[in-house]
Amino acid sequence: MEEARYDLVLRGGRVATAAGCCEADIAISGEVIVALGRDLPAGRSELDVRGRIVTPGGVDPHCHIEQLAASGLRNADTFETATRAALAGGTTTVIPFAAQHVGMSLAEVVADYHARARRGAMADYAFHLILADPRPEVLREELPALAREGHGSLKLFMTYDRLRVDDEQLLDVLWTARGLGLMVCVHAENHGMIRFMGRRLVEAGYTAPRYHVPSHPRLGEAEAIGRLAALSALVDQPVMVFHVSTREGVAAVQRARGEGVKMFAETCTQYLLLTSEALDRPGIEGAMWICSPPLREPADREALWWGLEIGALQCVSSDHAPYRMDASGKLARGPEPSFREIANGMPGIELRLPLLFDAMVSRGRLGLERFVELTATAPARIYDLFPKKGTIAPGADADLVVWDAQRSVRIEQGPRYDNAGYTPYAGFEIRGFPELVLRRGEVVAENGVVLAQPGSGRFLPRGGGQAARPRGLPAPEFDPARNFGARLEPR
Ligand code: DUC
Ligand code: ZN
Ligand code: ZN
Repeated sequence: MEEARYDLVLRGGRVATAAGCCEADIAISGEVIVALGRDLPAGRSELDVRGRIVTPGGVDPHCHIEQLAASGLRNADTFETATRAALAGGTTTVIPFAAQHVGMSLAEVVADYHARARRGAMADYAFHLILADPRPEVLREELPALAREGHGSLKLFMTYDRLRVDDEQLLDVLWTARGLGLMVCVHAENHGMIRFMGRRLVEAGYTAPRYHVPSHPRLGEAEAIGRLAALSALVDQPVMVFHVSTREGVAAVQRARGEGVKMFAETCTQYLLLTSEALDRPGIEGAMWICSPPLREPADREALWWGLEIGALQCVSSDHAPYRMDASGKLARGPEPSFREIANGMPGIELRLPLLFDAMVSRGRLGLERFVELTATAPARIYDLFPKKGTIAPGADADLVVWDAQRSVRIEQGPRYDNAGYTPYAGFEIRGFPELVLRRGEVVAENGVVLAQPGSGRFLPRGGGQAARPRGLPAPEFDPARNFGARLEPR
């Protein structure tokens, strides 16, 4: 009898990568893919996946897990519940946040999130470090040390009273990130416009959830993206615009990219599939769809799809930010809060991949290769997880999703793995669902039943990915002549 050469062989699936699809066997030894091809030698175990599509495990590059908000509320999910949900839906790698608030030590914040993830995570993970207080010692001492420990990206906010940085602080962070080779992700909305609109809407009695939408003016997104582009260009530092929601936002990104600004951008499942109509429910129910930026209009949804089509936007994240519809979450400020008092965010980590598989593959929008690129390969490349994550190739971690492309599922308002207590997608009928999910060669979910153990997820140290300086160049000094084109004269 033929001696088994591999630990596991997935036999005869339609293997999908961002570069193309082919019928092939996938051989795994230990945690890693070691061969791809036809009629590969036997494995100690074999899975017959003929007639199935096999994609890389999803990489969710923007999700909030067990995160403490400036309001004092913590997300409804722990690392255990959120990553169990992620695995059930085919996402094997997540990048949540380690969120600093004003006055906190960034190093202590990161240590706290590390401890939480070590305890609960079932998917592999990295962190974006939220800088709400980029004071000199944070930038000079804490951030370089954390970069050396493998933290390759940051998030900054241009809005929210207790999180936002002003333009000068933003430049200080961009400049520091440039020296360290880090990616800087940004929540780009105009703070003044949001405060102005929010205050006046409430004063005039417009307090229902649906008024959250005009309180974040669409112009405010384009303005902030344009300003961010100028700041990024001044110091030549790559940026990632998080959660683009409007047609004007897509245009602002596309304009900046056309002008040579090193700008990346993502959108999220909800902006591609839902619109502001969802908030038009009676009473407080619309709070379930309050997220920031808000859901927009059908024309925005189309513009976002077009932005993906032409490459203006490179990834689709979940922006999973779960709060329950009770006093622990959305209704923490009372049973009938104004829209300004309702926590921003909705769950999405579990259904991101199935919803997008349905839209892109089953319904044919953009197709299978782009589905893989937008949900796994591009996020892995941008955030320095590639080729370990985000693709199917010899040497890559054996993170795989075997899809039953024919399975029809009606999404119900029933229990899910995440702890939000509701889904914004109830009533959606989708075709295609993960049948098997493998993380580093181990079957961690089978037909929606999650088998992984809490704490089995691993931290993924990384550099700045597509933001990193070419290796070997020294960190830039502040040199007004070289960096900023100033003519230097004797004083
Ligand atoms: N920004 C996010 O990225 N997620 C949830 C809410 C927010 O403002
Ligand atoms: Zn944000
Ligand atoms: Zn977010």
